[in-house]
Amino acid sequence: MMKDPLLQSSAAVLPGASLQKACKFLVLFCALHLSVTLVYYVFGGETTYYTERQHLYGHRANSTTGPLVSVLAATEQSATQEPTAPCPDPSPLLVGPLRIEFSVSVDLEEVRKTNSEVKEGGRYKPKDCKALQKVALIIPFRNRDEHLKYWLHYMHPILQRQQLDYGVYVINQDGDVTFNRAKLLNIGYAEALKEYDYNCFVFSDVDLIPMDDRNIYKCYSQPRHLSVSMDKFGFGLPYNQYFGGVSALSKEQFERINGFPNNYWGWGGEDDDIYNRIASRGMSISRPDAITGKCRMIRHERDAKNDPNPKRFDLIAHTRHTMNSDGINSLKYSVVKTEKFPLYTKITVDVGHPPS
Ligand SMILES: [Mn+2]
Repeated sequence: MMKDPLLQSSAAVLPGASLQKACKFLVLFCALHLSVTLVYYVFGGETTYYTERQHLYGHRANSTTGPLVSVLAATEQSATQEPTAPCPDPSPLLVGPLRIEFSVSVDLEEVRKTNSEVKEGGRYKPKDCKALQKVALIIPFRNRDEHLKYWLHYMHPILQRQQLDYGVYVINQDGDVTFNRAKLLNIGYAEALKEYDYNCFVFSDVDLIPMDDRNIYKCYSQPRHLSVSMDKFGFGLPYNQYFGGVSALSKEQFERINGFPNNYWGWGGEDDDIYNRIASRGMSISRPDAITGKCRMIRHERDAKNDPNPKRFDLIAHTRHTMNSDGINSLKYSVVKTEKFPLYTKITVDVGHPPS
């Protein structure tokens, strides 16, 4: 029998029996070490992966990832319970600058499919964390279905990445009397509150899309102006007090200014009136920076029955005197029809008519 030269030489140092013992011990030790490492690798690695995934993508581990992971998921929250952990601020899902264009037409059925988490009426809330705010998006509307498609196509993914608990309300002015944007916004506020305990209201024109998802559609400690850097105005403000386009007010801020004016019929002035209301209550305007606040407006002709309001300058001059009696406390309208579509709630309303 051939003998290993190495074994032979060590045998010269160690007697045969003790060598065998030492080898056995070494093998056992190695096996133990290997199995402990393996256990840590498999289970330790899996749980780390799970929490990372939960944070980054807001997904829950499913039952196929192993028994230990399932137990961890089950103890964290049951499927029927609302998540209690607040969503991280800022949302880790944000991607920053976005390409926004209006050349290709939008198929709403496609938008519905790609936003399968959005519930009927355009409602959504994050599954794995408690949204920081409950936001009603209010869109004053009439005959702008093409623009609304773009809005839904771009906004639903953005709002979900912003991890908001939100609902989309399109307030459609019935008939063909002169358009009343601010009154429609008041109606949106009142109608949304009937449906859910919203604490923030984002008022958005139907033709404005943010070009950066870090421009969060939520409320701040001061009333927020979001459309600060519009392509239409060369990516700047047309004037410092400009509050048109997209704005956000918390329920408290909205109540503090008695909502918006109801008596601005036709184009213009109502946004300046809102600015005056905010300033007269000692609040200031919060804004994102000019980069984050970039947004695109869909180019369009002026709508019929929305001519510039000739009374607007006179009205703006008296906001401080009129705002206490004209606003959410004097709002009168009637709902003609409420429709729940997969991506939005459409409320058609009779706003009355301008004084003759
Ligand atoms: Mn426009």
